[in-house]
Amino acid sequence: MDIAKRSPHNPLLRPSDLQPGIEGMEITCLLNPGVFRMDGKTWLALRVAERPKQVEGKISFPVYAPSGAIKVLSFDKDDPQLDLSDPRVIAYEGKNYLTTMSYLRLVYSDDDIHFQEDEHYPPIFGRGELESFGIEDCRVSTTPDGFYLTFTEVSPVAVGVGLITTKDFRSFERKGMIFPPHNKDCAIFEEKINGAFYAFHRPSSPELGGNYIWLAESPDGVHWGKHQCVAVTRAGKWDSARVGAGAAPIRTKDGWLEIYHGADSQNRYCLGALLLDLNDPSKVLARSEEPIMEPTAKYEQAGFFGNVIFTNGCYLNGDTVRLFYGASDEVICSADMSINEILTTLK
Ligand code: MAN
Repeated sequence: MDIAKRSPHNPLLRPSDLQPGIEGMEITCLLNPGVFRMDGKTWLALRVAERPKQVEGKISFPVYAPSGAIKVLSFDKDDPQLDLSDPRVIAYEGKNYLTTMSYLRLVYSDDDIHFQEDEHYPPIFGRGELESFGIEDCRVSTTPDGFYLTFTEVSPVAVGVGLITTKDFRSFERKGMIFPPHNKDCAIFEEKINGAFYAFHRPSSPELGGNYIWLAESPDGVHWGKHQCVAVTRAGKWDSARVGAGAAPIRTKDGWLEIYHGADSQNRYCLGALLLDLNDPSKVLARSEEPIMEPTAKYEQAGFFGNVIFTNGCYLNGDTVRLFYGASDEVICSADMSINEILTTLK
């Protein structure tokens, strides 16, 4: 059952609403924002994906050269070695590249409808060898020690999870890769449990195992261990191919509530919920049998990569969780859900 109340103003942001951030590129997609509240405003850390204007017969895409400069690579579209069957990926001679380069861009709003940029808060670009294909899908955890940003670092050698900490979004500490490849979808809990940091993460295991949600503990938020698997994919269900955490879990009276994404073999991305023990979040108390939100709106069904709703950011207002999400890997939307209603679906 879809219990989301979508904003009537959706999509809130489209690629044409912003100017490209990399010289010579155009914005292809806006995706999967991290969310935080600062100075009474809602802020989104958007994933902006750019590439050069495409010319007939070629596919071109940006990467960072070792010097840090942007370099454009291109292939002839009729090259028999080229596989463009997935609009997100270029497969060529056994190697994968991304069709776009992503970075993070901050926008804010007073009404959660109209968003704008502030020149004092510049974009966050990938840096160094492990981010040479960009950074993606940022979660922002608001903790008593400041903001913890976790995001996907993409490069020819790996897809892993990077961490940046900041107190004000003006100066940043880059902590490097905290979960090595292949790993994504990392959400750090916003409070410690029995003195330890906790995080969800999503390693992928190609042989035994799969794309499952794991939990890890840390003494300092940077070094992680005690890994445990908390949710696997379920054959024949909406989350049969991959699952991954959304934003940091929400503390409720019944347990930690985590809104996660699940996809099936057709790459249809829906949202569901997990309820975990407050004192020991490795114990799963309940899990959605059916999605609580599915791609039903037109902008969720058709776009750069259709039939996708993907959330990794929200904030709370009483019983309401306001989710921000990427629809069809192209536009940014929001929807509200009642926490009590989610908990009722889990009973
Ligand atoms: C998948 C998708 C893309 C993403 C790459 C690299 O192909 O999630 O959106 O760019 O992985 O993370």
